[in-house]
Amino acid sequence: MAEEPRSDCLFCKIVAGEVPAQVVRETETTLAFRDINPQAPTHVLVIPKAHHPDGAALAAAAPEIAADVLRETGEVAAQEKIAGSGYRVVLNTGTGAGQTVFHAHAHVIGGRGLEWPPG
Ligand code: DGP
Repeated sequence: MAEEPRSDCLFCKIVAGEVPAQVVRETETTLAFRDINPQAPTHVLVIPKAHHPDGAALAAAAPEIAADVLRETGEVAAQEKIAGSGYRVVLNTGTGAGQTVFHAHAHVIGGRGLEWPPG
């Protein structure tokens, strides 16, 4: 079940317009905006507007919105013209994996060569 917006959640504040962000796409259920600390020429975050702590929790509680987020990563890649050259979609899950904001978000990263495995 979707949780209520959290007053202590940075991305809930971006959804509410209380914290500014460079929005590149918006749908009824999702928001896509540029990462404040880009790791590549294109680095966009796609989030559900509703608060869920991470991607797995989102998929379990609201699979249709998880699908919206995933679909939007592709739309962002097309809009940013990185779909042809290849791009990466990342869901850091848990502090050990580098998750720092506990509102589900998919990183869309591209515009340069990407190594595998990631660091
Ligand atoms: P993660 O480490 O996977 O939880 O990713 C969180 C990302 O959020 C990180 O790449 C930096 C980004 N970020 C943190 N604060 C802000 C902010 O205030 N605005 C924007 N646009 N991005 C932010």
